[in-house]
Amino acid sequence: MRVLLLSFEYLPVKVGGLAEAVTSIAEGLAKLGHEVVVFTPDHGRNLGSPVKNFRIASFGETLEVAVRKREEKGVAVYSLGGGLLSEEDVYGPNWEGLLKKAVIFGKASAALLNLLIRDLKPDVVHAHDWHTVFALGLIRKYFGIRSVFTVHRLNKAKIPAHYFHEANLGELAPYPDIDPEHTACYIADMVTTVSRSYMLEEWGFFGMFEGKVTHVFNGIDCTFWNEELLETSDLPREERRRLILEKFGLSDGKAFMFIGRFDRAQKGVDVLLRAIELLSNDPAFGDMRFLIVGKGDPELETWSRAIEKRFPENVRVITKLLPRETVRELYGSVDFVVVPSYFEPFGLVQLEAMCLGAIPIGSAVGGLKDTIIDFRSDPEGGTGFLVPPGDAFALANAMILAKNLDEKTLRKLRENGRKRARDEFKWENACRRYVDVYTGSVDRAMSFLL
Ligand code: NHF
Repeated sequence: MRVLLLSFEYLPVKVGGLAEAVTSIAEGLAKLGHEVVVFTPDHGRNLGSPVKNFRIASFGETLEVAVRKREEKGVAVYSLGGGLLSEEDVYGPNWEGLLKKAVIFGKASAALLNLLIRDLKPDVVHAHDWHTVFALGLIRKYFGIRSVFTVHRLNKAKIPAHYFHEANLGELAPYPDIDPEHTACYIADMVTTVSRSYMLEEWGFFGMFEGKVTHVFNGIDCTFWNEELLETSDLPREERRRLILEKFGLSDGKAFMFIGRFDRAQKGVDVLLRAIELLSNDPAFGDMRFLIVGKGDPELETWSRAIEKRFPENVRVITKLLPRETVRELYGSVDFVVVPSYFEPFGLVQLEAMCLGAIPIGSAVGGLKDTIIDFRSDPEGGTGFLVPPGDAFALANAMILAKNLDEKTLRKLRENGRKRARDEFKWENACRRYVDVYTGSVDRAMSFLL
Protein backbone atom coordinates (compact mmCIF):
# COMPACT_ATOMS: atom_id res chain seq x y z
CA MET A 1 0.00 0.00 0.00
CA ARG A 2 1.02 3.65 -0.37
CA VAL A 3 1.43 5.45 2.95
CA LEU A 4 1.89 9.18 3.46
CA LEU A 5 3.55 10.05 6.78
CA LEU A 6 3.32 13.55 8.23
CA SER A 7 5.78 14.58 10.92
CA PHE A 8 7.63 17.62 12.25
CA GLU A 9 10.73 15.52 12.91
CA TYR A 10 12.44 13.14 10.53
CA LEU A 11 16.10 12.13 10.80
CA PRO A 12 18.55 13.81 10.61
CA VAL A 13 16.28 16.50 12.06
CA LYS A 14 15.91 15.37 15.65
CA VAL A 15 14.74 17.01 18.82
CA GLY A 16 13.49 13.96 20.71
CA GLY A 17 12.40 10.37 20.24
CA LEU A 18 9.82 11.36 17.61
CA ALA A 19 12.50 11.56 14.89
CA GLU A 20 13.80 8.06 15.64
CA ALA A 21 10.31 6.63 15.82
CA VAL A 22 8.90 8.13 12.62
CA THR A 23 12.05 7.40 10.61
CA SER A 24 12.07 3.80 11.81
CA ILE A 25 8.38 3.40 10.97
CA ALA A 26 8.94 4.81 7.47
CA GLU A 27 11.95 2.62 6.77
CA GLY A 28 10.32 -0.43 8.35
CA LEU A 29 7.20 -0.04 6.20
CA ALA A 30 9.38 0.34 3.10
CA LYS A 31 11.23 -2.86 4.05
CA LEU A 32 7.90 -4.66 4.23
CA GLY A 33 7.35 -3.66 0.60
CA HIS A 34 5.09 -0.64 1.06
CA GLU A 35 5.51 2.63 -0.77
CA VAL A 36 6.29 5.30 1.79
CA VAL A 37 6.19 9.06 1.28
CA VAL A 38 7.02 11.55 4.04
CA PHE A 39 6.07 15.23 4.23
CA THR A 40 8.06 17.20 6.81
CA PRO A 41 9.07 20.84 7.23
CA ASP A 42 12.57 21.57 5.95
CA HIS A 43 13.49 23.53 9.11
CA GLY A 44 16.19 25.37 7.13
CA ARG A 45 18.21 22.20 6.52
CA ASN A 46 17.90 22.25 2.69
CA LEU A 47 17.97 18.47 2.47
CA GLY A 48 17.51 16.83 -0.94
CA SER A 49 17.12 18.36 -4.39
CA PRO A 50 14.56 21.02 -5.31
CA VAL A 51 11.50 19.47 -7.00
CA LYS A 52 8.61 21.92 -6.79
CA ASN A 53 7.77 25.54 -6.01
CA PHE A 54 4.31 26.93 -5.47
CA ARG A 55 2.64 29.76 -3.64
CA ILE A 56 0.06 29.67 -0.88
CA ALA A 57 -1.87 32.41 0.89
CA SER A 58 -1.25 32.44 4.58
CA PHE A 59 -1.58 34.95 7.42
CA GLY A 60 -2.35 37.74 4.96
CA GLU A 61 0.73 37.12 2.87
CA THR A 62 1.77 35.16 -0.16
CA LEU A 63 4.28 32.50 0.73
CA GLU A 64 6.59 30.83 -1.76
CA VAL A 65 6.92 27.16 -0.78
CA ALA A 66 10.04 25.36 -1.98
CA VAL A 67 9.87 21.57 -1.90
CA ARG A 68 12.94 19.36 -1.85
CA LYS A 69 12.97 15.60 -2.23
CA ARG A 70 15.36 12.86 -1.24
CA GLU A 71 15.20 9.06 -1.35
CA GLU A 72 16.48 7.35 1.77
CA LYS A 73 16.32 3.63 2.46
CA GLY A 74 13.38 3.23 0.12
CA VAL A 75 11.47 6.23 1.52
CA ALA A 76 10.63 9.36 -0.52
CA VAL A 77 11.09 12.31 1.83
CA TYR A 78 9.64 15.65 0.76
CA SER A 79 10.83 18.55 2.88
CA LEU A 80 8.78 21.71 2.65
CA GLY A 81 10.63 25.00 2.99
CA GLY A 82 9.91 28.72 2.73
CA GLY A 83 8.92 31.28 5.36
CA LEU A 84 8.52 29.74 8.80
CA LEU A 85 8.90 26.24 7.32
CA SER A 86 12.59 27.13 6.99
CA GLU A 87 12.85 28.27 10.60
CA GLU A 88 15.70 26.27 12.14
CA ASP A 89 14.15 25.95 15.55
CA VAL A 90 11.97 22.88 14.91
CA TYR A 91 9.41 23.87 17.53
CA GLY A 92 9.89 27.61 17.32
CA PRO A 93 10.71 30.47 17.05
CA ASN A 94 8.19 30.73 19.94
CA TRP A 95 4.73 29.34 20.72
CA GLU A 96 2.95 31.64 18.27
CA GLY A 97 5.61 31.04 15.63
CA LEU A 98 5.18 27.30 16.12
CA LEU A 99 1.40 27.55 15.70
CA LYS A 100 1.89 29.53 12.50
CA LYS A 101 4.48 27.04 11.28
CA ALA A 102 2.02 24.20 11.92
CA VAL A 103 -0.74 26.00 9.96
CA ILE A 104 1.61 26.76 7.05
CA PHE A 105 2.83 23.15 7.06
CA GLY A 106 -0.82 22.08 6.84
CA LYS A 107 -1.64 24.28 3.88
CA ALA A 108 1.64 23.52 2.10
CA SER A 109 1.15 19.75 2.61
CA ALA A 110 -2.38 19.83 1.19
CA ALA A 111 -1.18 21.97 -1.75
CA LEU A 112 1.75 19.65 -2.43
CA LEU A 113 -0.51 16.61 -2.39
CA ASN A 114 -2.81 18.45 -4.79
CA LEU A 115 0.09 18.70 -7.23
CA LEU A 116 1.10 15.06 -6.77
CA ILE A 117 -2.28 13.39 -6.37
CA ARG A 118 -2.61 11.92 -9.86
CA ASP A 119 0.59 9.92 -9.46
CA LEU A 120 0.75 9.61 -5.73
CA LYS A 121 -2.66 9.18 -4.14
CA PRO A 122 -1.95 7.59 -0.76
CA ASP A 123 -4.08 4.74 0.57
CA VAL A 124 -3.59 6.06 4.05
CA VAL A 125 -2.24 9.20 5.67
CA HIS A 126 -0.51 8.68 9.00
CA ALA A 127 0.07 11.84 11.04
CA HIS A 128 2.33 12.07 14.09
CA ASP A 129 1.76 14.39 17.06
CA TRP A 130 -0.37 17.52 17.19
CA HIS A 131 1.82 19.74 14.96
CA THR A 132 0.41 17.84 11.98
CA VAL A 133 -3.25 18.42 12.88
CA PHE A 134 -3.79 21.06 10.18
CA ALA A 135 -2.09 18.95 7.51
CA LEU A 136 -4.18 15.93 8.51
CA GLY A 137 -7.39 17.99 8.63
CA LEU A 138 -6.83 19.52 5.20
CA ILE A 139 -5.80 16.26 3.53
CA ARG A 140 -8.91 14.62 4.91
CA LYS A 141 -11.08 17.52 3.90
CA TYR A 142 -9.89 17.72 0.30
CA PHE A 143 -9.02 14.11 -0.48
CA GLY A 144 -11.02 12.01 1.98
CA ILE A 145 -8.10 9.66 2.49
CA ARG A 146 -8.24 7.14 5.33
CA SER A 147 -6.27 8.61 8.19
CA VAL A 148 -4.42 7.50 11.29
CA PHE A 149 -3.20 9.75 14.07
CA THR A 150 -0.43 8.68 16.44
CA VAL A 151 0.18 10.34 19.80
CA HIS A 152 3.84 10.03 20.78
CA ARG A 153 3.32 12.28 23.79
CA LEU A 154 0.26 14.25 24.81
CA ASN A 155 0.98 17.94 24.86
CA LYS A 156 -2.35 18.96 26.46
CA ALA A 157 -2.15 22.54 25.20
CA LYS A 158 -4.96 24.59 23.66
CA ILE A 159 -4.82 26.57 20.43
CA PRO A 160 -6.87 29.71 19.73
CA ALA A 161 -9.59 28.88 17.18
CA HIS A 162 -8.38 31.51 14.72
CA TYR A 163 -5.47 29.26 13.73
CA PHE A 164 -8.00 26.69 12.52
CA HIS A 165 -9.85 29.43 10.62
CA GLU A 166 -6.57 30.53 9.06
CA ALA A 167 -5.95 26.90 8.10
CA ASN A 168 -9.30 26.79 6.29
CA LEU A 169 -10.56 24.38 8.94
CA GLY A 170 -13.00 26.68 10.76
CA GLU A 171 -15.53 23.84 10.90
CA LEU A 172 -13.23 22.07 13.41
CA ALA A 173 -13.09 25.08 15.72
CA PRO A 174 -16.50 25.97 17.13
CA TYR A 175 -15.05 27.18 20.47
CA PRO A 176 -12.47 29.86 21.28
CA ASP A 177 -9.81 27.38 22.46
CA ILE A 178 -9.23 24.10 20.71
CA ASP A 179 -7.31 21.03 21.87
CA PRO A 180 -5.43 20.01 18.70
CA GLU A 181 -4.85 16.46 19.93
CA HIS A 182 -8.54 16.00 20.50
CA THR A 183 -9.28 17.40 17.05
CA ALA A 184 -6.73 15.17 15.34
CA CYS A 185 -8.07 12.07 17.10
CA TYR A 186 -11.63 13.12 16.35
CA ILE A 187 -11.05 13.40 12.60
CA ALA A 188 -8.82 10.34 12.26
CA ASP A 189 -10.22 6.91 11.40
CA MET A 190 -7.83 5.25 13.82
CA VAL A 191 -5.89 6.59 16.79
CA THR A 192 -2.76 4.99 18.17
CA THR A 193 -0.28 5.66 20.92
CA VAL A 194 3.11 4.14 21.59
CA SER A 195 2.48 1.85 24.55
CA ARG A 196 -0.46 0.10 26.13
CA SER A 197 0.26 1.41 29.63
CA TYR A 198 0.45 5.02 28.42
CA MET A 199 -2.91 4.58 26.68
CA LEU A 200 -4.44 3.27 29.91
CA GLU A 201 -2.79 5.93 32.11
CA GLU A 202 -4.24 8.57 29.80
CA TRP A 203 -7.57 6.82 29.33
CA GLY A 204 -9.33 10.05 30.33
CA PHE A 205 -8.16 11.31 26.95
CA PHE A 206 -7.92 8.16 24.82
CA GLY A 207 -11.20 6.79 26.16
CA MET A 208 -12.97 9.57 24.25
CA PHE A 209 -12.00 7.72 21.08
CA GLU A 210 -12.91 4.24 22.20
CA GLY A 211 -13.67 2.10 19.18
CA LYS A 212 -10.84 3.44 17.10
CA VAL A 213 -8.01 3.63 19.60
CA THR A 214 -5.26 1.08 20.09
CA HIS A 215 -1.57 0.95 20.92
CA VAL A 216 1.41 0.14 18.73
CA PHE A 217 4.64 -0.28 20.65
CA ASN A 218 7.67 1.47 19.28
CA GLY A 219 10.69 -0.63 18.49
CA ILE A 220 14.43 -0.49 18.79
CA ASP A 221 17.11 -0.79 16.15
CA CYS A 222 19.45 -3.34 17.70
CA THR A 223 21.65 -3.30 14.60
CA PHE A 224 22.94 0.13 15.65
CA TRP A 225 22.60 -0.38 19.40
CA ASN A 226 24.86 -3.37 19.22
CA GLU A 227 27.71 -4.44 21.46
CA GLU A 228 29.70 -5.77 18.53
CA LEU A 229 30.03 -2.25 17.15
CA LEU A 230 31.68 -0.88 20.28
CA GLU A 231 35.21 0.41 19.87
CA THR A 232 36.09 -1.67 22.90
CA SER A 233 34.01 -4.71 22.00
CA ASP A 234 36.94 -7.05 22.54
CA LEU A 235 37.34 -6.00 26.19
CA PRO A 236 35.44 -7.54 29.11
CA ARG A 237 32.60 -5.33 30.34
CA GLU A 238 34.26 -4.44 33.67
CA GLU A 239 37.31 -3.24 31.79
CA ARG A 240 35.16 -1.08 29.49
CA ARG A 241 33.52 0.42 32.57
CA ARG A 242 36.85 1.12 34.21
CA LEU A 243 38.09 2.88 31.07
CA ILE A 244 34.96 5.00 30.66
CA LEU A 245 34.97 6.06 34.30
CA GLU A 246 38.66 6.86 34.04
CA LYS A 247 37.91 9.05 31.01
CA PHE A 248 35.59 11.09 33.21
CA GLY A 249 38.16 11.27 36.00
CA LEU A 250 36.43 8.72 38.24
CA SER A 251 37.87 5.60 39.83
CA ASP A 252 36.18 2.27 39.20
CA GLY A 253 32.87 1.41 40.88
CA LYS A 254 29.34 0.28 39.97
CA ALA A 255 28.29 2.71 37.26
CA PHE A 256 24.78 4.18 36.96
CA MET A 257 23.91 6.45 34.04
CA PHE A 258 21.08 8.88 33.39
CA ILE A 259 20.71 10.19 29.87
CA GLY A 260 17.96 12.57 28.82
CA ARG A 261 16.46 16.02 28.89
CA PHE A 262 16.73 17.97 32.13
CA ASP A 263 13.08 18.93 32.53
CA ARG A 264 10.74 19.04 35.47
CA ALA A 265 7.66 17.51 33.89
CA GLN A 266 8.81 14.24 32.34
CA LYS A 267 12.31 12.84 32.60
CA GLY A 268 12.78 13.02 36.37
CA VAL A 269 16.47 13.88 36.65
CA ASP A 270 15.44 15.68 39.89
CA VAL A 271 14.33 12.32 41.32
CA LEU A 272 17.75 10.87 40.61
CA LEU A 273 19.49 13.89 42.19
CA ARG A 274 17.40 13.43 45.33
CA ALA A 275 18.16 9.70 45.32
CA ILE A 276 21.90 10.47 45.12
CA GLU A 277 21.56 12.80 48.10
CA LEU A 278 19.85 9.99 50.03
CA LEU A 279 22.41 7.42 48.96
CA SER A 280 25.28 9.62 50.08
CA ASN A 281 24.45 8.61 53.67
CA ASP A 282 24.67 4.91 52.87
CA PRO A 283 27.92 2.90 53.16
CA ALA A 284 27.16 1.49 49.67
CA PHE A 285 27.69 4.97 48.20
CA GLY A 286 31.48 4.64 48.39
CA ASP A 287 31.68 2.48 45.31
CA MET A 288 28.75 3.87 43.35
CA ARG A 289 29.45 6.08 40.31
CA PHE A 290 26.90 8.27 38.52
CA LEU A 291 27.18 9.65 35.00
CA ILE A 292 24.46 12.23 34.38
CA VAL A 293 24.22 13.12 30.71
CA GLY A 294 21.86 15.77 29.38
CA LYS A 295 20.85 19.38 29.52
CA GLY A 296 17.85 21.64 29.67
CA ASP A 297 16.28 23.46 32.62
CA PRO A 298 19.05 25.78 33.97
CA GLU A 299 17.97 25.19 37.58
CA LEU A 300 18.32 21.45 37.17
CA GLU A 301 21.71 21.94 35.52
CA THR A 302 22.81 24.05 38.50
CA TRP A 303 21.47 21.45 40.93
CA SER A 304 23.28 18.61 39.18
CA ARG A 305 26.52 20.64 39.09
CA ALA A 306 26.13 21.23 42.83
CA ILE A 307 25.73 17.47 43.39
CA GLU A 308 28.81 16.85 41.26
CA LYS A 309 30.75 19.36 43.36
CA ARG A 310 29.57 17.83 46.62
CA PHE A 311 30.42 14.29 45.53
CA PRO A 312 33.42 14.66 43.20
CA GLU A 313 34.46 11.03 43.71
CA ASN A 314 31.07 9.71 42.66
CA VAL A 315 29.30 12.01 40.21
CA ARG A 316 30.02 13.43 36.76
CA VAL A 317 27.61 15.68 34.88
CA ILE A 318 27.98 15.89 31.10
CA THR A 319 25.92 18.68 29.56
CA LYS A 320 27.48 18.36 26.09
CA LEU A 321 25.45 16.82 23.27
CA LEU A 322 27.13 13.48 22.63
CA PRO A 323 27.20 11.70 19.26
CA ARG A 324 25.12 8.52 19.12
CA GLU A 325 28.29 6.44 18.78
CA THR A 326 29.63 7.86 22.06
CA VAL A 327 26.31 7.19 23.77
CA ARG A 328 26.59 3.61 22.51
CA GLU A 329 30.02 3.30 24.16
CA LEU A 330 28.49 4.53 27.42
CA TYR A 331 25.60 2.06 27.32
CA GLY A 332 28.05 -0.71 26.55
CA SER A 333 30.20 0.14 29.56
CA VAL A 334 27.99 1.20 32.48
CA ASP A 335 26.23 -1.34 34.69
CA PHE A 336 22.84 0.36 35.03
CA VAL A 337 20.80 3.00 33.26
CA VAL A 338 18.38 4.98 35.42
CA VAL A 339 15.14 6.16 33.79
CA PRO A 340 13.23 7.97 36.56
CA SER A 341 10.52 9.51 34.33
CA TYR A 342 7.31 10.84 35.86
CA PHE A 343 5.57 9.65 32.72
CA GLU A 344 6.92 8.04 29.57
CA PRO A 345 4.76 7.24 26.54
CA PHE A 346 7.33 4.69 25.37
CA GLY A 347 10.91 5.78 26.12
CA LEU A 348 13.77 4.55 24.01
CA VAL A 349 16.60 4.81 26.53
CA GLN A 350 15.67 1.66 28.44
CA LEU A 351 15.67 -0.41 25.24
CA GLU A 352 18.89 1.12 23.91
CA ALA A 353 20.41 0.20 27.25
CA MET A 354 18.99 -3.33 27.13
CA CYS A 355 20.41 -3.89 23.62
CA LEU A 356 23.85 -3.02 24.98
CA GLY A 357 23.69 -4.97 28.22
CA ALA A 358 23.11 -2.03 30.59
CA ILE A 359 20.39 -2.94 33.09
CA PRO A 360 17.53 -0.41 33.30
CA ILE A 361 16.12 0.88 36.56
CA GLY A 362 13.00 2.75 35.54
CA SER A 363 9.72 4.19 36.81
CA ALA A 364 6.74 1.88 36.55
CA VAL A 365 4.97 4.06 34.00
CA GLY A 366 3.99 3.92 30.34
CA GLY A 367 6.39 2.20 27.99
CA LEU A 368 8.93 1.61 30.78
CA LYS A 369 6.41 -0.61 32.54
CA ASP A 370 5.68 -2.45 29.30
CA THR A 371 9.31 -3.08 28.36
CA ILE A 372 11.14 -3.62 31.66
CA ILE A 373 10.33 -6.81 33.60
CA ASP A 374 11.04 -6.23 37.27
CA PHE A 375 13.62 -8.63 38.68
CA ARG A 376 11.87 -8.76 42.05
CA SER A 377 8.58 -9.97 40.60
CA ASP A 378 10.21 -12.29 38.06
CA PRO A 379 13.72 -13.38 39.08
CA GLU A 380 13.95 -15.77 36.10
CA GLY A 381 12.68 -13.48 33.34
CA GLY A 382 13.58 -10.08 34.84
CA THR A 383 15.30 -7.47 32.68
CA GLY A 384 15.68 -4.67 35.22
CA PHE A 385 13.94 -2.85 38.06
CA LEU A 386 10.72 -0.87 38.26
CA VAL A 387 10.08 1.74 40.94
CA PRO A 388 7.14 4.08 41.59
CA PRO A 389 7.55 7.38 39.70
CA GLY A 390 8.77 10.39 41.68
CA ASP A 391 9.89 8.23 44.63
CA ALA A 392 13.55 8.98 45.37
CA PHE A 393 13.60 6.51 48.32
CA ALA A 394 12.38 3.64 46.20
CA LEU A 395 14.87 4.55 43.49
CA ALA A 396 17.75 4.71 45.97
CA ASN A 397 16.74 1.32 47.40
CA ALA A 398 16.54 -0.26 43.97
CA MET A 399 19.98 1.10 43.14
CA ILE A 400 21.45 -0.43 46.28
CA LEU A 401 19.77 -3.74 45.55
CA ALA A 402 21.04 -3.65 41.97
CA LYS A 403 24.54 -2.73 43.07
CA ASN A 404 24.72 -5.73 45.39
CA LEU A 405 23.64 -8.36 42.86
CA ASP A 406 26.17 -11.07 42.11
CA GLU A 407 27.82 -11.39 38.71
CA LYS A 408 25.73 -14.42 37.70
CA THR A 409 22.44 -12.60 38.30
CA LEU A 410 23.68 -9.51 36.50
CA ARG A 411 24.62 -11.62 33.50
CA LYS A 412 21.17 -13.17 33.46
CA LEU A 413 19.45 -9.76 33.64
CA ARG A 414 21.62 -8.53 30.78
CA GLU A 415 20.94 -11.57 28.66
CA ASN A 416 17.17 -11.39 29.29
CA GLY A 417 17.21 -7.68 28.43
CA ARG A 418 19.08 -8.15 25.17
CA LYS A 419 16.78 -10.95 24.13
CA ARG A 420 13.59 -9.06 25.01
CA ALA A 421 14.69 -5.91 23.16
CA ARG A 422 15.79 -7.84 20.09
CA ASP A 423 12.91 -10.28 19.80
CA GLU A 424 9.90 -8.44 21.15
CA PHE A 425 10.52 -4.81 20.28
CA LYS A 426 11.63 -5.07 16.69
CA TRP A 427 10.52 -2.18 14.47
CA GLU A 428 9.34 -4.85 12.07
CA ASN A 429 6.71 -5.93 14.61
CA ALA A 430 5.60 -2.30 15.06
CA CYS A 431 5.32 -1.80 11.30
CA ARG A 432 3.32 -4.98 10.79
CA ARG A 433 0.90 -3.77 13.45
CA TYR A 434 0.66 -0.33 11.80
CA VAL A 435 -0.31 -2.03 8.57
CA ASP A 436 -3.10 -3.78 10.50
CA VAL A 437 -4.10 -0.37 11.85
CA TYR A 438 -4.17 1.04 8.31
CA THR A 439 -6.41 -1.75 7.10
CA GLY A 440 -8.56 -1.77 10.23
CA SER A 441 -7.63 -5.36 11.07
CA VAL A 442 -6.24 -4.62 14.50
CA ASP A 443 -7.60 -5.19 18.01
CA ARG A 444 -8.97 -2.08 19.71
CA ALA A 445 -8.89 -1.10 23.36
CA MET A 446 -12.26 -2.04 24.94
CA SER A 447 -13.00 -0.71 28.39
CA PHE A 448 -15.52 -3.52 29.05
CA LEU A 449 -13.24 -6.36 28.01
CA LEU A 450 -11.84 -7.71 31.28
O1 NHF B 1 9.48 7.08 22.95
C1 NHF B 1 8.68 8.31 20.40
C2 NHF B 1 8.84 9.05 21.73
C3 NHF B 1 8.59 8.17 22.95
O2 NHF B 1 8.41 8.23 25.35
C4 NHF B 1 8.82 8.97 24.23
C5 NHF B 1 8.23 10.34 24.18
C6 NHF B 1 8.04 10.99 22.87
O3 NHF B 1 8.00 10.97 25.21
O4 NHF B 1 7.43 7.70 20.26
O5 NHF B 1 7.94 10.11 21.74
